[in-house]
Amino acid sequence: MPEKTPSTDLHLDEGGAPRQSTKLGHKPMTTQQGVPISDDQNHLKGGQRGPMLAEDFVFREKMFHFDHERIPERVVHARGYGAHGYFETLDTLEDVTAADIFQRKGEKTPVFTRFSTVAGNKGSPDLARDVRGFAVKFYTKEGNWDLVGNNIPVFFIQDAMKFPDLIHSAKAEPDRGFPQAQTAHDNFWDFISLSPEAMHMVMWTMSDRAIPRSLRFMEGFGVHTFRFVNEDGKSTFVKFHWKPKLGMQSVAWNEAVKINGADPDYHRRDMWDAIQMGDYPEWELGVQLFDQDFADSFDFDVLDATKLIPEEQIPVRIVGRMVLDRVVDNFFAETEQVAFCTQNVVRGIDFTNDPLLQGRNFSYLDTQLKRLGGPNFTHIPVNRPQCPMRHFQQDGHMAMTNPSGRANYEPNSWGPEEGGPREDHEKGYKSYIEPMEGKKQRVRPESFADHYSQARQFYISQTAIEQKHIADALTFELSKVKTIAIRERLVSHLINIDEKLAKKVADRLGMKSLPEAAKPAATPRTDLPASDALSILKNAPGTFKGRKLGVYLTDGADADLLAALKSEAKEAGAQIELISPEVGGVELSDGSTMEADQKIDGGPSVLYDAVVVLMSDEGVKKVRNDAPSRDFVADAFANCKFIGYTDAALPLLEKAGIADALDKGCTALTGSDDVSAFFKGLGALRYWDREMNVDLDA
Ligand code: HDE
Repeated sequence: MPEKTPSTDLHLDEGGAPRQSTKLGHKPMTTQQGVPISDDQNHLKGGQRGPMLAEDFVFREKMFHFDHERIPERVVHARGYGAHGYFETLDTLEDVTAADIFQRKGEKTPVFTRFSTVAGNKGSPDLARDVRGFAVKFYTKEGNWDLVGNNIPVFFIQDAMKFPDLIHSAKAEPDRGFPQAQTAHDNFWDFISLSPEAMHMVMWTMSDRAIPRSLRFMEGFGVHTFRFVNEDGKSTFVKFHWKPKLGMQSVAWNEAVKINGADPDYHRRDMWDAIQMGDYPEWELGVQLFDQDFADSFDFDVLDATKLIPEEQIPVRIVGRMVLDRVVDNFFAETEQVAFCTQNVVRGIDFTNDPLLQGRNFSYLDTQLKRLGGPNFTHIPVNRPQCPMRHFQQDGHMAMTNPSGRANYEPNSWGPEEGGPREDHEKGYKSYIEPMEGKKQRVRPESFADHYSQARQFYISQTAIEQKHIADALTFELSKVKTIAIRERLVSHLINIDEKLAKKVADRLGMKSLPEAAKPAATPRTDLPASDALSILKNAPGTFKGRKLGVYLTDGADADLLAALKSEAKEAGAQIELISPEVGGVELSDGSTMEADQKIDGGPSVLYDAVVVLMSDEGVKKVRNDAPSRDFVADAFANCKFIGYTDAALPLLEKAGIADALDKGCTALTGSDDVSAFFKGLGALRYWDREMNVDLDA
């Protein structure tokens, strides 16, 4: 809805500069030193048109501060969006972990969560084909626990040593400075095609998981195997899962490309809107728990981050839920300055020797030092634990909370007041006592050698439509690769995953024949069963809750139908956005006026989960030749969306070339019964049966 502008006491001074004052009750503006400012429009000059005087501390301070507003963006995951909320413990785990957060059912722990893309810079668009970061800081009573995960349960590489190379290859190529936020270029696929360990992850990033519809509709994973350690020092392995309450949903690639132009902030706007409307995003936290015996008998090494444990083998046990219910007060102070570190664990949670996790434990602390400018970033409110902190660490840049008192060392012989804190032998963090022996060596364990079996398992677990999208994505990406040898090398790996997939991609790249299969380090297995949990569509939520309907209105649109749509949407827990030829709105059939949320150019159908074209005979005449209006319906159709329309809108559907192709995903709306039938179907989210008819490559 349009925001109203309050009145102002603005007046122009003799030189025409806009001046406001404290007359209406605003507080006085001051310098950083607290000195009230009398003029924020003009710098101090020698004479009316004279030079600036160096003594102008008001100007100099303002400009000095502005000049230093930027801090280094994150080297990966630069683009992100954070929100506050809470974690509620639903099931206690005191038998397996001493972690305080899992001891009391119903207890709430504050959290701060930041979602991100990986490859693009801070200003890159939200719908890049990319992994999404899913980082949660739990402010527990026994210290901060950071679960710094992704929306994909495996990773590209097995050893942290390769991370800089992976990221260099994915980011803009260094000589030309592009492409931005895309893996569709030679360097990325060159590196990937030379790194067979990446094949499982590549199946995920080429799937629709890499283009989520909303941050609210995606899963999250801790990726690595971690350890829970109980009060007796017994360890249980654990993998963490976040399950979105509203189910999973992704967009189509064709849409992603257009959304990036229409609304590059699509994901962050969606998160902001949902929280502001009280429709709080929610996830359940689940754990897969297993012991050493399972680890020893499992098909793959549980320390290898390119592998997952299918949920069919170890079910996910739900132990809590996270609700995000508060947007930040200030984006920079919180979302930008939040510092996640994988090494932030609490008593009862420990690392394993996953070589990726071990490397991360170094990198995160190191990167914060550079990004936040010193060792005191834990003093920034968003990073500060919400439990007592007592130590002898002191000084450094921007020290805010230096310890007080005489003693800044220990052991000391001062009493409890002056002597400061002491070790806590009972409640202090203790690492799991893991036996260790072996030769010092740089080596990749043989148990990490299978690179294709789980890639294949992921692929065969998908529905036909999802498999098609993977082939489409691979074809798209490799078509942007100019070097033929790189394309061929990648296809040579696909053969080891699924020959039909390899053939399809090769055909669509115009390859005359299939290259030879890449030589595997370990023979790929073909006996791993499909895992339904890996598919988005097999787990469709069956609800339109939290989704958005776009209704394109013209003058004369049926007021009763609009009212019926609004009431059904409310009942379904969905949002409606009204689009019209002019943002001022339309006059409905009953003579009332209705303001629009979007002008048609700014509200293309790619932004909505389903659309309705609610037009009158007169109204449609004005828009049927208009390109954005035609695209509105043509795109909705091409992207398999459910479409509701009034008969009067048919001339527009005709002009868009879809009037003759209307199918079961398209509903004529004549009265409120049709509207409820239309809404009943929306839970399927897309009419996928259409895809084979609208895609020439299918
Ligand atoms: Fe990260 N990663 N990463 N990463 N990562 C960073 O830390 C790193 C990896 C993840 O919203 C950096 O504060 C290495 C896996 C998220 O602030 C940096 C390796 C997973 C975020 C870093 C990995 C992640 C980061 C950059 C290979 C999923 C954003 C800025 C060993 C489990 C956190 C920063 C936020 C950020 C290093 C691989 C998740 C450079 C060396 C695997 C969600 O420290």
